[in-house]
Amino acid sequence: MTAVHWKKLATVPFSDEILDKGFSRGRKAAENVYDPNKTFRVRKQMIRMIQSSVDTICDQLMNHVKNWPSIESLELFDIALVDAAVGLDDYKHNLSMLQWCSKQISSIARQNTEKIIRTANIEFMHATRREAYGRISSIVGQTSKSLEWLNSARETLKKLPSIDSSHPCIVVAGAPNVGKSALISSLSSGKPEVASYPFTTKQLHVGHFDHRRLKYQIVDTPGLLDRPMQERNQIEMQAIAALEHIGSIVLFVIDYSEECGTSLVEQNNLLKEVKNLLNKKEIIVVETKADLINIDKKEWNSYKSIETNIDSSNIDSKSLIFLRNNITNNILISTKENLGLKSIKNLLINKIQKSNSGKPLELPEGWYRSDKNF
Ligand SMILES: Nc1nc2c(ncn2[C@@H]2O[C@H](COP(=O)(O)OP(=O)(O)O)[C@@H](O)[C@H]2O)c(=O)[nH]1
Ligand SMILES: [Mg+2]
Repeated sequence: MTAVHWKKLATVPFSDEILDKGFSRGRKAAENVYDPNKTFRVRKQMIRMIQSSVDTICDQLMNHVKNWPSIESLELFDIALVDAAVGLDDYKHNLSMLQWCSKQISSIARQNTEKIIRTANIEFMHATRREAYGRISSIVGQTSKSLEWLNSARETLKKLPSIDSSHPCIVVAGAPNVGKSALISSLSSGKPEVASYPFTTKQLHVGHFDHRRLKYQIVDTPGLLDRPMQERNQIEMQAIAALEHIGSIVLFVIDYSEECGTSLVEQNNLLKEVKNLLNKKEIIVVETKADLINIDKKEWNSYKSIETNIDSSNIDSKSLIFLRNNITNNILISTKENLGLKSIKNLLINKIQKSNSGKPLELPEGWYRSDKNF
């Protein structure tokens, strides 16, 4: 399954715009009718007016129904986001209203066209066409609330992160301000996409890097995996549970300097909770902002030179070398000083490759030219 491109959803027109377009097509279709016999001509004109306007209206409505993904086709993570953002029931109801409308007006078109075919009375033909237009307007009018709902839902959905579940996804967790976004930016090959979750006003980042034709996505979790779990409501728990389905691995970020404002004790409690919640996922713990803690200069410099010489084109155990915190033994990194980033990326690739082995997307080590822009 690929990512849902919420940003690609087209603007939803108002009901009167849909009607105007439909009726104007109907008018044009009638203008193109030529028949010397007045009865035949009017009959054809009235039928064309009804049919082309209904076809145009149905096309407009059904295009939206087709372009909006059906809930059944979505990943659990996306379902949880849609539910929290706009409500699943409303999502389904309002899209089905468009389908209902389309069916109703097609049936009006059929009924009134038959009446026109059966009569030779020109006045009655006109009246039947007018009656059809009146009923069509009323039915389309009944969808106006749904169209408005869809338009505002589109604005909300456009901001949701889109994750492609056919590629690996690294879920980044940790307390606020520990440096998650900075790390996502540093690991990403381009500028991370800015998105938002329905659970928080904080923006989140979705970045990615490529290795051997696989896109490794990195997604932030503000509002989800950044504060004590007892503060969670049901919908947030649902989204967290769904993270298990998209996440290949969890990168838990700790700010050992405590500059983030959350104590180490609290950060470690959060880590325990995340481990409990996502117990099927492998969790890699990294301590960032290494530049802010006391590290022996010699040790730092010698690690830096080792890291610079790592060959990322062939990731094996030799390329997985880290500077570690002497006290906690956790991996140290610094986005500010570009320390440990290459190694952590290699570690992520290595772990994901291992967990993916046997899956068709995985490609054997060394089958392909080395990645120059790693
Ligand atoms: N000194 C230092 N500051 C950092 C580092 N990484 C992030 N920061 C700073 O920490 C603050 C919070 O970072 P941010 O990435 O927004 O944290 P998030 O809330 O976890 O996404 C920002 O002011 C960053 O500049 C680092 O490696 N070293
Ligand atoms: Mg952030």
